[in-house]
Amino acid sequence: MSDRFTPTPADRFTFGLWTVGWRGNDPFGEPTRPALDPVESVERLAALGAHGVTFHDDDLIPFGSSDRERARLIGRFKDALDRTGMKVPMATTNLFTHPVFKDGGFTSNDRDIRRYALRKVIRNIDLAAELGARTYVAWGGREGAESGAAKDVRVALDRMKEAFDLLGDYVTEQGYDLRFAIEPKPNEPRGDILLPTIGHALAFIERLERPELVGVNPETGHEQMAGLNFPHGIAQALWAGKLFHIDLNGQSGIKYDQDFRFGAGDLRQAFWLVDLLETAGYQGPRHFDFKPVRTDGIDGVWESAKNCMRNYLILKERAAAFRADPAVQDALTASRLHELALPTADDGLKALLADRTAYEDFDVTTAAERSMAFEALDQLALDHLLGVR
Ligand code: XLS
Ligand code: MN
Ligand code: MN
Repeated sequence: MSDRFTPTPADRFTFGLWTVGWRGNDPFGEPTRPALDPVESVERLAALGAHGVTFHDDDLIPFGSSDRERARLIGRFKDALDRTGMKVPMATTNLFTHPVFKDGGFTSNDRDIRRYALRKVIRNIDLAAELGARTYVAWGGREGAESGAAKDVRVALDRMKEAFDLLGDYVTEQGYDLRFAIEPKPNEPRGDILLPTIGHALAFIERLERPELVGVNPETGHEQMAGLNFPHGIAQALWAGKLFHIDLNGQSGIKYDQDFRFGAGDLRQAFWLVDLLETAGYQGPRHFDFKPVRTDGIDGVWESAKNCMRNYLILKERAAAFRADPAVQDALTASRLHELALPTADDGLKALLADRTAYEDFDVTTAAERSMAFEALDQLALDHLLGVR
């Protein structure tokens, strides 16, 4: 049954092949579901109203495939894209599953492995460009350590910079219209991962030779695993002009990487996130990086994929209703949001220093008594989120 929360490709919802394709294997248990053919994933997601799919090289072409097998797999994948009209806006590299990457790819202490990792990335960048991808994600899940002396972090960051500088040279020389998006994560699978949060990644990017080619791909659960406010992190990435891509999912607090469907987990943060993306003019794909719970069969895979999109559209409607509510407009005024938008001293430093009302004659007691009225504003948001207004 379709209703107003049924997506169309214009909503730009995308899914990693590894999400619906996750077989339920975890550190304690074997797979609970059979493997999914990427072609079937493309067809099923297209039927649900998605815009496209994304993939790690190894999701599409199993590690170690011959060149001939690689060409065959790419050919039938392209046929499925043509048949369904599905797009590939992003691709990425698996630098974490094979044992060769046990100490990382770009920052492995082993130089041969670092060179191999770069070649593996470059090979898949060529395919990404051929398929029309505009974003290349780099999640360094194995770039990290469990112990102190095992990794010289400053030197490892030199190697990380070297990798992104080389990759920037490569896409520039090839003339590809492709930008990189670093995906931060605090831990898992390494005890501690380098570039653990949005803020670390943003600071790192500014040290690169071609910072304009590199942004971030933050994931809901990854920031929340560190106890951080995801919408605040996204706002800072937008402010820096660096939100190149986003991984949406659900997480309940500081735990393992839960990867629930979007809307599960911290619903209030999901509401403020959708409000932000929809009002800030974010133009990129709404990409879901979730894992259908391993208790469910294939029915639960498509049910949860559908509901990632459904929950986004419900929250989009709820957030728009919140913004359009006249009572909310009044509450925003009472909370002086319009005043935050005014520059603090556009009359200049000299005028500020000469302004006696700013300091000498300023009535701090009266100012301190002015309520910010945030409680009423927040309850209006909750009423809208809960659908009672
Ligand atoms: C794992 C990451 C991973 C990246 C892509 O935690 O979310 O799936 O998104 O390599
Ligand atoms: Mn995750
Ligand atoms: Mn992710």
